[in-house]
This record gives sequence, structure tokens and C-alpha cells, in this order.
Amino acid sequence: MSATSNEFFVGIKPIKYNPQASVDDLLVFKQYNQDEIILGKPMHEWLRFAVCYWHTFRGIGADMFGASTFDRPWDQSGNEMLIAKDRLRAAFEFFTKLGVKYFTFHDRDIAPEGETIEQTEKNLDEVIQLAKELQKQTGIKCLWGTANLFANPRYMNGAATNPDAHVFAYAAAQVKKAMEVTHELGGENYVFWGGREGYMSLLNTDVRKELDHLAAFLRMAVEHKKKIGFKGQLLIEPKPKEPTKHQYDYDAQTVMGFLNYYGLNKDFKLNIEPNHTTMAGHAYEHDVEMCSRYGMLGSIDSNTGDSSLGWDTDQFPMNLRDCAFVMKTVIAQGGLAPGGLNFDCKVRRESTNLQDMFIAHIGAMDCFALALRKMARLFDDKKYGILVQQRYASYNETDIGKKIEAGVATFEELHAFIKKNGEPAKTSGEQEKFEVIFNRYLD
Ligand code: XUL
Ligand code: CO
Repeated sequence: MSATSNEFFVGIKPIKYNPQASVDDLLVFKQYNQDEIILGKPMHEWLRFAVCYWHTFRGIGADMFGASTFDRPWDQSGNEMLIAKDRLRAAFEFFTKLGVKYFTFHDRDIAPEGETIEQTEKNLDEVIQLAKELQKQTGIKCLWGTANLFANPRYMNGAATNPDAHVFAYAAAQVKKAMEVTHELGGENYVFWGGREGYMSLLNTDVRKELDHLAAFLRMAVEHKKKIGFKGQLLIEPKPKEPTKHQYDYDAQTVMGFLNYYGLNKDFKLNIEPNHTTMAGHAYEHDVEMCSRYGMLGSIDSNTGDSSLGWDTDQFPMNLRDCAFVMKTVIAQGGLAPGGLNFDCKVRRESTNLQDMFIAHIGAMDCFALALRKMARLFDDKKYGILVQQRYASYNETDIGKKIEAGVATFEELHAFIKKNGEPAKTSGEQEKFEVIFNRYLD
């Protein structure tokens, strides 16, 4: 904070759209023009950007091998609660200057944990009151809240999948409160990320029991949601590993299978983080597309990894091709609301300037905005969509195809069909043609 004002980001003015800005004019959007109408909706509605509290306001630039490199002006005063409040004021200044409309948080990001559950909840309530005031002053909304069920040592063997029912109960008590405060802030979603819901060794683990417990936990969350009148969407965020060796919510299809098996598929959607998708061995866009096609894509933690590192590096998405793939799916499903594009990203440990926080977000927002413009063209001229449809034309145009799709064909009938019609004609998959066409839309 400067000596003369309550400003934390001194000298940084609200970020404006200026398509003419020069390449080194970095505190400006060249692509993101929030009210510009694209395919019938303003850009901000397509993109619904959110800043995450944990990386951006709790990140200290430490890694497994080294201490903090960041020196943040809100992390200065001695008392934990005063710091928490200063940090919240700094965060709202940042959201406002950046021009995002949403933020996301864990319970433990915004208020310190106390000695007892009563103290912890008191701390949380006090900070939430300030957050509500700041929301009122600025119009910034909460995209989602979540509970941190992985940092405290009590959760070292899992939270809802812990072999000890006492720990399960603690996690339930924590999520109960986290859902309530998310509701109080007008949160539009609530996220479950099970970082420690998995195993380190199968030798000491009853996986079936743990998954049954996880389902029981999520059922209680659905009940509590109804009880408190929370209308937000519940979301599960898949990740294959880290910190556990194997996380039960491995990827989108695993989570959808789990939800279907336990009868929870009407109550949950997915929050996909592409850096988790690539850790599961899939292409960047795989999980986004997989769950979208089943109507299960609720929100996106828009970040990226680094293929030469392989762990969850949580980098800002700056690659047009990746963002374009995501926007292609988002446009196809008509948008993400009530979900959004949450920047679950951290500036690099070496990016120590306060300005880097702005530059990183602006760069990623511009990248998505450009991707939206490019993919809007792809949808507008319909050629690409028609080419994909044409590959499946036999299911609409031939009797046998129509019967298969309607679920009325039998093996006997198809056997007779082959005896009569013989070998199918060879049809090219034309992958390179599709790649070239996609690249042309990125021109
Ligand atoms: C961890 C991760 C989390 C969740 C929220 O990899 O992505 O930050 O998004 O708990
Ligand atoms: Co995430």
C-alpha cells in the first residue's frame, strides 16, 4: 500500500481495450472488448473470466526447492486477520482494475484457520462480511467457492475417503460451512476438487469402501445445498494424481462414470482444468470436449501445463491453438454460464513484479478473446461443421444407419445386410484436411 492512499497497485489504471496499442504496451487489451457482440452475445458473457484467490493472492513464489520470491504489499502487517482483510482489499482492487467480473476462492485462502472449529468459522464470517461489502461496492461476483480439504495434516490420508470416520466428519463440517459462505457471497457454483481423495498404495487401501464413502459425502452435499436454498451448480474437478499417486476423479470420463454409478449425475457437472487433462495423458482439449458432449461441462479452470515438465505447473494459457479448441466446444454448447473461465494459474516464481500479475491475466484474457473471435468465424460460415457431419451421413441417409441410431437394428439383420452388400467402400478420414482447415480459421 502506498503511504498516501489505500491503493495497493499504485500507478496501475483500469485496463482498457485498445486494438491499436503497440506490442510493448502491455497494460491494455488488444482483443478483449467486453461489450462487443460476438455470435449474439457480449464477449464477457462468452468468457466469464474469474481470478482465483489461492494462486494470485496466496501464492508466495515458493517451490519444493526454494523459499518465497514474492514481496506483496498486502502481506506486510503482523496480525493474521488484518493481513487477510488487507489482502481482500488488494484483491478487489485487482479484480476491478483488471475488469474481470468474478473471483473464486477456497475457505482457507481468504481467512486463517483457528485452533478450534468455532474460531475458524468466526474468522471466516468476519472476512466474508468484508467480502460482501467489497462485492457491493464493486459489483464483483463469486463464480465459485470450495473447501481446502488437502492442506491441513488431518487430511493426509484423504478427506471424504479417509479410513477414519472422524476425519470424514471433519471434512463434512468444513464443507457445510464452505457451502454456506459461498451461498452468502452469491456464488454461482460450488467446486469439489479431491486432491487427497485417492491412494498412495493399494496395499493399505480398500478402494471400493473409499469410493462408496465419497459418494455418501457428495449426497450429503446435495442435501445440504437444498436445505440452505443454494441454487448454484455443484461441480467436480477431475485430476489424475498429485498430491496422491492416484486420484479417484481421474479424468472426465471416470468422473462421469462415477456420478452415473452412484446416481449423482443430475446433481453435478464438471469443472475441467486442462493442465489436469494433459497429466491424465490426454490432449489439452480432450476432457472439455468429452464432458461437453454429454451436457456435463459446467466450468473451466483455464490454465496450461508445460509438456517438458509434466506436473501441474498451472501456467497462464497463452497458446491460441489450445484456447481456440476450448472456445470451439464452449460455443458449440452455447456458453458456460453459470460456469466460467477461471484462471487457476500462477505467475512464475521468477515473475516477481506486481505488474506481472496484470500482464499474465491480460495476456490470457486476450488469448481467449482472440480464440473466441476466430472460432466465431468457424461457426459463422458453417463449412467446418458440415464437413464433420458429412462423415456420419450414412446414419441419416441409409435405412441401416437410421435403424442403428434408433436402436432397432439387430445383429442378424446387420449380418444379412453384409451378406447382401459386401465390403464397405474405403473412406478417407482426411485428418490433414481438417487440420489445415482449422489452421485457416486461426489465420
Ligand atoms: C489443484 C486445483 C485446485 C482446485 C480447487 O490442482 O486445481 O486449485 O481448482 O481446489
Ligand atoms: Co483447478
